[in-house]
Amino acid sequence: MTGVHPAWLPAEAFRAVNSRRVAVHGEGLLVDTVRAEVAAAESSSPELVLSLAASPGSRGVLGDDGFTLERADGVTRIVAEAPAGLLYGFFHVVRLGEAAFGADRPVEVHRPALRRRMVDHWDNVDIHPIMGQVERGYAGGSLFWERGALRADLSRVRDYARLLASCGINAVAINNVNVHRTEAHLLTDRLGEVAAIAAHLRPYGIRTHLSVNFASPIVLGGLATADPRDPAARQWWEVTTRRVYETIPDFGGYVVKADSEGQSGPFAYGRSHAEGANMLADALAPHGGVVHWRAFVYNHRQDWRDRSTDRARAAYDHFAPLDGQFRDNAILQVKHGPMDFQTREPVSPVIAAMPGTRLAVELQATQEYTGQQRHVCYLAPMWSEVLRFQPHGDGGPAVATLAGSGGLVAVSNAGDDPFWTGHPLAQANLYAFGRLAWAPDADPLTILDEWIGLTFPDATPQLRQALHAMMDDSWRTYERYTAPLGVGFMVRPGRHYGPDVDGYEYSPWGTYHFADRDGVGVDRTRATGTGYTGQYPQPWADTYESVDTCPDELLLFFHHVPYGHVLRSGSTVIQHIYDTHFAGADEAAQIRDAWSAVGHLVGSDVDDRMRERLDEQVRSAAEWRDQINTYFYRKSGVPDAKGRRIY
Ligand code: GCV
Repeated sequence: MTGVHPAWLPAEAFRAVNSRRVAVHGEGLLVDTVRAEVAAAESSSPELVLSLAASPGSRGVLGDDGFTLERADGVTRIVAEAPAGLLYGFFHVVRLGEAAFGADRPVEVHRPALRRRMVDHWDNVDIHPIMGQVERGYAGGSLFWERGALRADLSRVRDYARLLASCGINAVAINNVNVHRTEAHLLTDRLGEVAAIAAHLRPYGIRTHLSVNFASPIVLGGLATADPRDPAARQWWEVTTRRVYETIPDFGGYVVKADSEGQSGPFAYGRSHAEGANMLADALAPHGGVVHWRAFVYNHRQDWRDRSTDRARAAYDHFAPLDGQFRDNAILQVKHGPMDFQTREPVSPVIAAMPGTRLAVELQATQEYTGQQRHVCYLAPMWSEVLRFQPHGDGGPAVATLAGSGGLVAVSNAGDDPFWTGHPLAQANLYAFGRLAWAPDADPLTILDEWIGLTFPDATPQLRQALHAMMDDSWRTYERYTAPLGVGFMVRPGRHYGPDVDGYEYSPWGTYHFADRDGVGVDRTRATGTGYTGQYPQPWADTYESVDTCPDELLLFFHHVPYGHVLRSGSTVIQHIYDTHFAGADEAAQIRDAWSAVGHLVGSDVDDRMRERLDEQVRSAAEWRDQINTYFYRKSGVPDAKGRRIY
């Protein structure tokens, strides 16, 4: 592991456990992993006992992943009903450190809120001419493939699995949802590579999933059609899937992006997405697998002159009518917002519209639209808002509950970079994702504190404080200097980094802000706009419909308003734009200052990487500030009330 930063599990993080006498009771692969982790000889007078309950066959309250923790008579005990629970219990003790060995503790029950906690890689085998090897990857190449082949040394995959398991992640989709020609073969003649990766993930309780091309029966099977009603196509999936399970008995299932951004799908045959998904679900069902079918389906060849088409509406329009038609092992995977992982979006209305369908909610840890792992942007506060949101209003189920049967998914932000995630602080997003998927009500700042403690076990109070000062509010800082009030995009087309206010304005992608000399924003009301607000149940349908009740931070997502419109905060829209952009760029500079006071407290490799990233963030934030402010000043002609410099 030379040259690779150990992320949040350096040897020092295990000090408290490693200095104790330990006993591990139970059998099986994951129990052996725990044994290897504690690296201690079995002791007859242990201070830490990790045991599988006497009859692991009968899973009771704890289920597959849960465990109990108790401390009495000088002994800390973890008990689980299944091996994965023991592993999660072990990492819980690591997180607690010395606190696990202090005062007595009555029995605590720990169980994950979401059953599947999954990371989706957008890794390609080959280097894609435009996207590189990892689509929207900002952390180097793939952890799995190198120069067109499976890596000869997969030991880093095992270390990765360990990191993931330590924060509760139990599923990984290893390849890009845009399944190109080479990658399609992972399903058949290159399946051995999938099996080899699975072998490195398995000891940490992680199941391997594969993104597959809907047209595989044609592309790989030589059939004339991939029509879900065609018996030969259906049989091809059955036979192929059986072979997958013969090779990888604990294979998790498929991930599918169909009829989206050029990927093939059931529309080609006039079939619904339920029919498409069910064909794959039927092939997987006898083996206990699931298909994650993505709801990210929209027209990416829109005409900007056409004001009746609204990309935000697309997922609901396609999928809500299909509720109840999906098989039990077909999970509809919905992006958390209706557009595409913008810094601020409302929660997708699809999540409330599918009571008869298993749902998974997809988040984006890779920072495609949030600074590409060059900017500090701790995303857990945003994710926490999403997970706690109640689509049916107060007292109704939260998003995390509605996704309970399907799971929570994050697009991965890790690669072969020595710091795993490009920006060393972006690791916190991966860690926080796992922790929120386990406990969606957990406080994001407490999770951050946990991550700091594990990553920098010897952190001084000064370092800890500086990291909080830099990260706690960094998502809102990023929001302040980029696209205002939920309007989204305004990024450079294709690359999605840096400002280009009109970059997408006349493009076919359906992402417009409609700024003119009088005002800005998208009218998505039922009264005068695209009708998107009507996709929400009450109270949100009305809350979003009215400019008087729409939350400020989403105003321009739902409404086109004049620059002089007074926000609920009391500021006008134009003044808000100026104020937040000056403030956001200043805050970026403060983030850099906070680091320069503590950088010497960590290794010089981390410090060097941090300084390079922070310089870029400060530069980029100033560029955003100046382009956005200048653009709106020139459009509106309204001067800044505080007389600051606008170009
Ligand atoms: C993998 C956005 C990204 C694409 C990504 C797509 C998706 O459009 O820019 O790179 O494709 O989302 O989620 O499928």
